[in-house]
Amino acid sequence: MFQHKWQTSSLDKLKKTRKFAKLTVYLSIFFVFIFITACNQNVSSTSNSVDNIRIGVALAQTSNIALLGQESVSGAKIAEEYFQANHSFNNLPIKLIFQDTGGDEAGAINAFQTLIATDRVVGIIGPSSSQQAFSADPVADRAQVPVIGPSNTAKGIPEIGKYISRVSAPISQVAPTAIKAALRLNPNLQKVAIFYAQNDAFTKSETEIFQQAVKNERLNLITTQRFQTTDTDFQIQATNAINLNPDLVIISGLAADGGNLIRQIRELGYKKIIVGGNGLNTSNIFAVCKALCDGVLIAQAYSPNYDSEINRTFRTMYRARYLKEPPQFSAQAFSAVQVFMEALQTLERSHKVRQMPLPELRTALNQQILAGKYNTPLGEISFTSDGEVIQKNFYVAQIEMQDGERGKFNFLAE
Ligand code: 1QQ
Repeated sequence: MFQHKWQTSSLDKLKKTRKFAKLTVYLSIFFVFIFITACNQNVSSTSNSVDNIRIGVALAQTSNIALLGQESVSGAKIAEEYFQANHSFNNLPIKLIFQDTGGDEAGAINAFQTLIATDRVVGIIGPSSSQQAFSADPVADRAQVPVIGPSNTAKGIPEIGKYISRVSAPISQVAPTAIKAALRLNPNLQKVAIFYAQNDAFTKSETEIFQQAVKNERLNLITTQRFQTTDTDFQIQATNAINLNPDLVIISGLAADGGNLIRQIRELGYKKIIVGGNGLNTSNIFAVCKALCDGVLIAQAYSPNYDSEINRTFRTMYRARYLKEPPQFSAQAFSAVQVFMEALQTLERSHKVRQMPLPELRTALNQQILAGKYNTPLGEISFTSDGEVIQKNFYVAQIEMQDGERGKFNFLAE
């Protein structure tokens, strides 16, 4: 009995021990599995490679800058559609991630930070304005993320850092062509009135270029009138200038203020030539100055008539979607996407891009961007080692209003 009891209890013990051993084995397998999985995750998070290649697009979709920023968004969307349909790009799936920057520096910095840290993009197209770029670009540069400026034309943008380049030609190369066009329309013009917004990095940069070009052409700068991009009433500045009887008015502002200034100068009776800067370079000003936009000259870094296969395709796609000619801001944003796409493709030929650790990929991509030549709707472009765009063709267009609402940009013969 006793023995039997012992036997049963030792048998129980044995069973229990076996159970325990089994459980230990199961648990060990389980923990080893967890450990391996965790290690794997660790490996991929330390190597930081990305399965999905994402390019950030940080542009002004809202605020006063959106009058220009939306045109860039349209161009980037056409590019996305074009490259997704193009079979030679199928081997490397690439997605664009859009972030609205709004119109100020804080919005641009926020959008950049989200794209860099959360979306883990390989590079960024943006922001819309130079004013924003001087704040947001250093954030990307410090994070070693390549940025291509699609519409930043002020002096000093590529010099922000090694990771900053632009496809938007500097205003120093674009603006003077509009003054030459004004001189062709009126070779006798002498007296020039300059207007500029003093609260924006781009408008301040552009007016310096215009003022230098006026000097170079030996014209007479009779007055310089200042305003803010937020102003809507220009009676004082317009009257001051008109009283001096200028032959040419040159405006460096943004779209809403610039459009209002044109309207008020015309309403006060000024009948001679007006040159608008890049901030007025959108058909969105038609809603502001209406029929009074007629005749304004604006220099262009893009022409819809530029004869190349990529531009014909871009123009056809744009016209099918928006029922008008593609504007410069759209062509520049398309070109920025194209530069990223082609640079990534070239890189893929020598590396397996998706297996590269993200920091390494961003750096290699930046080097590849600067090394390449691109046949874009803007023409053939490349970059200096600093990231400044090298572009050949510039144009001047003159606004022709059909009625109070509808108008177009006519490209002038050189
Ligand atoms: C700049 C520009 C503006 C017109 C873009 C919105 O050229 O800020 O550089």
